[in-house]
Amino acid sequence: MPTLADYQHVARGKVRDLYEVDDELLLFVASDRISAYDHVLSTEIPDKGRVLTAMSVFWFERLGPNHLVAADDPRIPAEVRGRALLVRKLAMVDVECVARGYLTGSGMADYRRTGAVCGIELPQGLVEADELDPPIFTPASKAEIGQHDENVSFEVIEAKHGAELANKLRDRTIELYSEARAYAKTRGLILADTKFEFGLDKQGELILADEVFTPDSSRYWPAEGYAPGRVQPSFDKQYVRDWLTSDASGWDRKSDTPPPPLPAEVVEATRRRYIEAYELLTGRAFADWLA
Ligand code: Q0Q
Repeated sequence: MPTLADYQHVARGKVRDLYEVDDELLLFVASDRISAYDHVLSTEIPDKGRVLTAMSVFWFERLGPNHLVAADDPRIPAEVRGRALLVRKLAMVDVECVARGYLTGSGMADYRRTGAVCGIELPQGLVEADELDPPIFTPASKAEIGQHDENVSFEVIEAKHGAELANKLRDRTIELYSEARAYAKTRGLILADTKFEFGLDKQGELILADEVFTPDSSRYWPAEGYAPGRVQPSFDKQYVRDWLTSDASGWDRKSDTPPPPLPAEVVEATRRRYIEAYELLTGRAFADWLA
């Protein structure tokens, strides 16, 4: 059985890592790290990597052509089993493919400033968390670690990648998001938005890559209590956000100081929230994941 040390570490994200297994295969590893307010926290959330990996697998089993090869395989080191996926190596398309079904975050900020998001004019008078039906494709160019992705217009993607691929990216992004939003609603969850990464295989086919519909790549809100006009609570990160911005943490979000460690009760409540999201969404018991 190999160990991680046998594989070359080829990419490191804020909360995930990528290793090369051989010429054709990569190992996509989800950590238990959590980020909040643009900081990677010093406290990990036990099982977060396993829950988010199980969520990606649930969706990969349902969605169109994707990069997943295996979730349980002898080439996956025991130390990361359950939070690592064997995926096929692709020629990645350098676009953050974002679908928005609700107006929030940087989309809301762009709308307030310009009345549009990524050059898409929206009706006047929209408020925070208003639903966007149909959902909109709001691509972003990847930023360096620590910077925010920059929202760009469809025309910028067309100029960079050509009209055919740009249209495929938009159509596939909206199609996948629409299907998942409808399904999530039946499970009592609002999938407000999501970010995809795609790659091209040797035949030039567009393949869904990275993680899919996880709470790190998407915003999930509880459907119960949803009301436009205010910032909705995050299904998974609200306990962390509330503690960090409470007097109890002693942290000033506007300062350059890193957030303090999380108290055990916030860690456990957040761990349970990730598991609850997985079980709500999939109808599966997390205890059964790669048991
Ligand atoms: C690939 N990434 C993301 C990343 C840091 C992941 C390269 N199937 C693939 C994938 C995937 N997924 C990638 N490259 C070739 N084939 C994904 C942005 C960055 C850590 C983990 N980078």
